This record gives sequence, structure tokens and C-alpha cells, in this order.
Amino acid sequence: MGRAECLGTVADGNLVSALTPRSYLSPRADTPPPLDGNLESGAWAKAPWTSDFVDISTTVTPRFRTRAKMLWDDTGFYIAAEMEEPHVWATLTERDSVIFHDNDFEVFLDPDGDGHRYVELEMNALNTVWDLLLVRPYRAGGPPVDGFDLKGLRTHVTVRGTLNDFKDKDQGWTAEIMIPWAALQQVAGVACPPKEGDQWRINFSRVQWQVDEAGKKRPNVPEDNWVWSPQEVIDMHRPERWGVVQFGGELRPYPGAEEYQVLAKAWETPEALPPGVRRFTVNDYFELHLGEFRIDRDLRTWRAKG
Ligand SMILES: [Ca+2]
Ligand SMILES: [Ca+2]
Ligand SMILES: [Ca+2]
Repeated sequence: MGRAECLGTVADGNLVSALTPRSYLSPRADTPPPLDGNLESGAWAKAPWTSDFVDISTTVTPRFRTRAKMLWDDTGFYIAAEMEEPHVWATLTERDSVIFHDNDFEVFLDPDGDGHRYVELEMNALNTVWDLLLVRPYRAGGPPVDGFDLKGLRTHVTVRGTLNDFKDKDQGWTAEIMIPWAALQQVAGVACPPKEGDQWRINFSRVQWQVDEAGKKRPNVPEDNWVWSPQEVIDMHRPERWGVVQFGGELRPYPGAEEYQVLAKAWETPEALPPGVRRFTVNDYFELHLGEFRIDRDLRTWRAKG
């Protein structure tokens, strides 16, 4: 029995479509966005909004809307996010703090899509940044490298309301990010800057705590995690589940995305797998590029068989 047939025994017919990642066609910027909080006009006018963010693992609609935009040019990659928020709140001011202890906006970026060596960036409404490199996902041993800094990174926050003042009702806050291509070249594993039509794996997350009028987190209330491309589990560190950004050209499917996600499911139910596949997951499939499994053709055969 081949690997693909083994995988077929644990995957149900709805799995692949249910896990199809979000994709976004990022226009090339005519002029660099000034990072001034204006996301509707100027350079940003050219970039469409993503779909609204969804709960990371359920079908519950988030309490507050979140959406994002992406642009690129010869210099770097631009990301903007708009977050509805009646009480904008942030406390952390030190670079490389654990920013998700505040409400935040997060970017996860894996240019070569191998599930290893990917960049994470978190920022709060005080424009404090935590940027790091993951050598591997945590469950494959990490480690996170906080000392990794995106050189030349620029970020900007606009608060539409008042920060840390709970007497009024705010509209929300926006985050804007410019990552120079030069800051990614060492870790990209692919052409950087990307060529027109290139596709990179990416996802966004927003962590939202429930905070009382004194600016204290409500005890024993877990945070919400709202994301662009659904993860299906409360874990952003499953890069095979992220979305895709395509840099210009005609938007096309991401090759291998469906297969990656069948493998993702196999990872989570190893007890249901025949011994050969168990060994293969324990070996950490993130180590390897998808092509080494030779499953593309087999998987499609499996799918055709139903
Ligand atoms: Ca990578
Ligand atoms: Ca850092
Ligand atoms: Ca306020």
C-alpha cells in the first residue's frame, strides 16, 4: 500500500475543500504607502481588503471586524490591518516582549512554504513589535529566535479613538507594516524580492483579550484568536494551514496546498494511521519538501477514487 492510499484511509471526502486556504492577489504599489493610517486612498486604494477574519478554530463570528491589505514594490512588502475595537488597549513598550499578552495584530510569513524557517511579527496599539524567526514549528522543536530582527522594518499604528481610556467608545486601530525584502533574504529560501506571480505562505492573527474598565484582563477568560485563513485548531504554528499571497499576475491555485493539508490532518491523527505513515509523521514531514513524498499524483488518484 502506498503512502497516498494510507492517507486516504484517514481523510474524509470533505477534508480537502474544508481546509482550502485563503488566497490574496497583492497588487504592486505605484508609490510606497506613507504608513499614515489612511488605508482607503493613496497607494492603499489599489489593494482590496481581505475577507473578514474568522475565529481560528470555530464557526463563531468574531465580535469585532478585522481585515487586511497587502502591497509590494521593489523595496519591500507592505501590510495594513484594520481592527474594530471599542476600547483600544495596550501596555507593552519593550521590543521583543511577548506582545500577545496584549491585544495585538500578528503576521506569519513562510516565503518558500516549507513549514520551517518562518518569520513571525506581532505588534500592539503602542506600536511595540516582537519579531522573531521560527527554525521549526514549536511542536517540531522550535526554537523561536527572538534575536532575529527584521532590519529596516517600519511599523505604524493609528488609534481611532483613545488608547487605554475606557470612558469613551473607540472605533478601533490600524496597523501598517513595511518589511524590506533585504530583511528576508537570508531566510526566504526563494527569490527575494519575489518575481511577479510568485506565491508565499502567509497568515494573520489578532489576539483579543477581555479587559475591564480598569484596564485589567478579566480573570479566567481565555483570549480570542481571529485569523485570516482558518487554522481549525488554536495554533498559528501550523504553517501548512496558512493562506497564500501572490505577488501580481493572474491569481492561480497554490500547488500542493491541498496535499499539505491532508498531511496536516494525518499529523493530528497518527493513531489512525498504518505503521508506515506513522513513521513518516514521526520523522517530521516539515523537514521535507512536499515533492519528496511524490504524493501529488497519488493523492489525486486517491481523491478520484473517492
Ligand atoms: Ca521557510
Ligand atoms: Ca526580534
Ligand atoms: Ca478609548
